[in-house]
Amino acid sequence: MASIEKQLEQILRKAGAMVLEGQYAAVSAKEGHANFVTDCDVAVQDYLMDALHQLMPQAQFIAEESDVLRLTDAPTFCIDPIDGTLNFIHGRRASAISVALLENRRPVVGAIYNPFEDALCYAEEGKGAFRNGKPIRVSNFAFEEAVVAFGTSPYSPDLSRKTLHMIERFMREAADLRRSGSAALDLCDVACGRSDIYFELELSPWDHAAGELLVREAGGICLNPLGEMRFDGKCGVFAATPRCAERALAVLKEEIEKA
Ligand code: LIP
Repeated sequence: MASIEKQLEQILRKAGAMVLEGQYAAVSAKEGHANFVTDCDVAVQDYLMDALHQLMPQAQFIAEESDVLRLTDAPTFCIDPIDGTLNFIHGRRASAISVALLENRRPVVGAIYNPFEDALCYAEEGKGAFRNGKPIRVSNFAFEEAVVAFGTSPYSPDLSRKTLHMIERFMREAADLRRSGSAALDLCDVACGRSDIYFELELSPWDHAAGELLVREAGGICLNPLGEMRFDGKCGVFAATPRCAERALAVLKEEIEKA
């Protein structure tokens, strides 16, 4: 497949400009606790689907703000138009546009653009990971020095409760915690070496597909701590550096067993 990096970069930067202009968008509630969508999410998704269809007419789509979640072996764009929607609504300047291209049901291209930092993280399978064109690598801190990022699954109170037990354990055994509100940005932080561990017990494919590839291409480990990694439905996500992964995964699995 010829690289689509330059075309994807242009498309994501234009979508990013829409996010920056759309700060005061109308908000609607979706199903579940604290689950919102704005008219800017929908407008950005409409733009992305149109632009990506022109780039690759044969590709199918999985997108957060549409009802379709049917994954086949065919080339499929997996889109989160604004990851970190609650941050966007509150003007917290911590949201990203995330696009992955899946082939044979797994990511082969991942692109995450943070318009608030003008930062584009990009990876193609087997070709490394980059931030604004510069190579990125995961960190080499010891587990006891690790910054642990996490997501709390606000739509699932049972998972949030389990998560709070896990972060209490990490507070005691690693260095400190961070909660950004965007899985895509959390996974970029691991790939860039700014966090050492990240986990969230339930995410949708559009939250993590691009970030999963970025972490692996930056030398990290990314898996589902609850079973098989999947991109056709919700699953847990765990990402870590090679130096921290074994200890961190053991903590997660012990706490999952207890909960
Ligand atoms: C968000 C995720 C985040 C999670 C939030 C929310 P959204 O995605 O990226 O990790 O903790 O609850 O699901 O809904 O802002 O696109």
